[in-house]
Amino acid sequence: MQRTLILLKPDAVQRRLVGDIIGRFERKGLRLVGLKLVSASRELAESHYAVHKGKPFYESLLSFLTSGPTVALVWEGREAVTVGRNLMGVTDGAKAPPGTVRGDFAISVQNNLVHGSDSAENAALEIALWFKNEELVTFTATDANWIG
Ligand code: DAT
Ligand code: MG
Repeated sequence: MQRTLILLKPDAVQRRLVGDIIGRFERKGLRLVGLKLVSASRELAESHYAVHKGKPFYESLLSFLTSGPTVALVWEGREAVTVGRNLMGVTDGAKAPPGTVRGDFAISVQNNLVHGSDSAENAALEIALWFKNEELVTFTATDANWIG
C-alpha cells in the first residue's frame, strides 16, 4: 500500500486549520500511520527542500518552514501520493480550485498551507526525514471493505 508525507506547514497551524485539513484526508479514506508536531530545524528544512536549493525563493521558503510548528503526517492508501496531491490543489493558492485545501484557504504561492510528496520514491525519502521507523504505526482499518 502506498504512503505519502503530508505537512501542515506553520501557516496551517497558526491559522488553526489543522483539524479541517486532517479531516479532509480522513474522510477521503486514507489511513493515518504517523502524526506529530515538529518545530523544523534549519537542517531539516534544508534537507526537505534540497531540490529547490539555489532558486530565488529558497531562503524565504526555509524561513517560512522554520517559523513555527508544522504537523507532520504519514497517510497510507491506494494511490496515496496522487490522492494527497489532489486534495491539496496546485502550488499557487490563487489558481488551486475550490474544494482543495489550497483552493479553499490559500491565495499565496509560498504560504500554501500544505506539503505533499510528489512521487512514491520521494515519499519514502521524506518520510524517513521526518519520522523514525518506530513512530509509524500500522493497523488494520475496520472499515477497509467499505473504503478500498
Ligand atoms: P508543491 O508544494 O506544490 O510541491 P514545489 O515543490 O514546486 O510545490 O515548491 C515547494 C514550495 O516552494 C511550494 O509549496 C511553495 C514554494 N514555491 C514554489 N514556487 C515558488 C515561487 N515561484 N515563489 C515562491 N515560493 C515558491
Ligand atoms: Mg513539491
